Amino acid sequence: MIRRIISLSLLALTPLSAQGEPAVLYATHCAVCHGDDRLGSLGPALIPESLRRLKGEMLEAVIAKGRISTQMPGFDAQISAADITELAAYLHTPLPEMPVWDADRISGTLEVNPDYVAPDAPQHDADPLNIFVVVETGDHHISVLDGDTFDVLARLPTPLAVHGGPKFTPDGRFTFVMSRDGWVQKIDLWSMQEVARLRAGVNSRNIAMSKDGKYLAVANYLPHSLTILSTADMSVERIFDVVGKDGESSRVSAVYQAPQRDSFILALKDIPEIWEVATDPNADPVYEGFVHSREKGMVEAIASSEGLFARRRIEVTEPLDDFFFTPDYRFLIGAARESDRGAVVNLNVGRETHELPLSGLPHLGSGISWEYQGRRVMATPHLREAKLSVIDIQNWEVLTQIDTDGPGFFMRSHENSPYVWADVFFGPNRDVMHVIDKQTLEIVKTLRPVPGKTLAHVEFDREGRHALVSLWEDDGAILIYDAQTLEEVKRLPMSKPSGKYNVFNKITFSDGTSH
Ligand code: DHE
Repeated sequence: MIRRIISLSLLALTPLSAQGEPAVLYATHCAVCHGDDRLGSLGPALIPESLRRLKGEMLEAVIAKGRISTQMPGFDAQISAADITELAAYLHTPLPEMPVWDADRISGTLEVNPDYVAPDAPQHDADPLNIFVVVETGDHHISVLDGDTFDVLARLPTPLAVHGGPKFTPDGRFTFVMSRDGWVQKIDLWSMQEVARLRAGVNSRNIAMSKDGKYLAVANYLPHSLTILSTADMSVERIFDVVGKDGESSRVSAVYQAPQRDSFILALKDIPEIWEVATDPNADPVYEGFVHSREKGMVEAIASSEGLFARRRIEVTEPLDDFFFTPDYRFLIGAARESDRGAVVNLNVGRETHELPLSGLPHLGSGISWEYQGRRVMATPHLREAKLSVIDIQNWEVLTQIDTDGPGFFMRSHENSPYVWADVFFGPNRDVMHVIDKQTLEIVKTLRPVPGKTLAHVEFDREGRHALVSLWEDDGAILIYDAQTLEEVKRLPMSKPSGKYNVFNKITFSDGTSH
């Protein structure tokens, strides 16, 4: 309400003749919440990188009518329809130059919670490792659930538009969540309090925790960088400007922890390289080039870096993103968006070794793996085709494809469950969830608990006894199923619960869950 009053008063001060210019419209109505530079303030950044998902008339509708569950009011009483169209087009134009987002600027955004007091022990009776963090994107909160009783232990506000999974310190005590506007929030699950937040990027993709829990990496689209923070005090440890061997800079699609390798692996959107950044202080030197040494009359290998944050480039034939890793983290499968193929990269030798025919936009990041008839397989949904691909990860052959009721987004299982759960996220059947037998690869049950409402994303408790499913609506819910009988046992109202994450499954890198 306060913001609405401010923008109305600014409008009153603005000469009517000037109101038609989109930049002036922006300054008049939007800057107070979204920043003079469009990089966000109380409201999100209004730049093409952040508005990718509000295409065409969708953005105009938000300007005209506002956004439910947010403080964004509708402006159709103040701005004409033609001016709204111009304003929306203006917001979709790139910024004239890449914003500087260096260590000083990032550190300057730090907000420490003055009420936070670090406790000596958990301040609740739940099993601290069988806790779920539920991200509710409907009204920008997380709920913390006891994984045995399913009581809601706490509900905390988050930055706007949280994306990707929260990441946990190895002891499960602290969790970090990230918003698409680059805000990273640290939460103490012992006291259920926010500790601090800071803006590590302008437009960010996801975060990854180092093996020892000391560092958190933030993958950024804007600027083209990887920010590495200390998890202790959120200070900036290192910023990598992401520039390829040929001098071209790149967005970072995602960053992943590779625990067995003690490193971060980076998927790069715009250049044919994968980066590996060591999180081991004693990492071996990384050789990235050779020079002819006149004095010694020989070719010498040049170590570009060694130790903590040593950076290695792996060259690939075309940019790859959305990685699935084999459980030993020796191989990854990446999706080549231009050519409908999956590329298998051996991370030890640093090159592509196999190709997979994967059409229909495989969502490899949601892939999971299990033992099937004596061999290890992985399965992935496809965002544009109604199928799941099952791939043998010994010989890299597509074993089979399971037809589904529509394209899916997420899959889950658990070591103690005989089933894989796979949602249908797009199309008329987005209200169903398939349950698939891991040994026959047959769909054994299709759940449709609330016809017409989107059902998505599953996570098991630490023992694999219950599966939690999201009713992905603003007035949604978490549906808790007995993982053996497949019967619903409890329902908790939630505001668009986009994902839920079990501390134990995450910190142990359970095969059935995302990492
Ligand atoms: Fe996500 C995870 C990329 C759109 C909800 N998504 C991820 C991850 C990546 C990714 C790289 C892994 C991050 C991690 O957890 O560390 N997502 C992308 C895209 O490229 C894509 C297709 C386009 C985009 O706009 O970025 C995309 N994602 C979406 C959505 O539209 C979803 C459904 C709604 C939303 O909130 O934006 C969505 N993505 C999620 C969720 C996860 C996720 C809930 C965490 C899954 C998990 O279980 O770990």
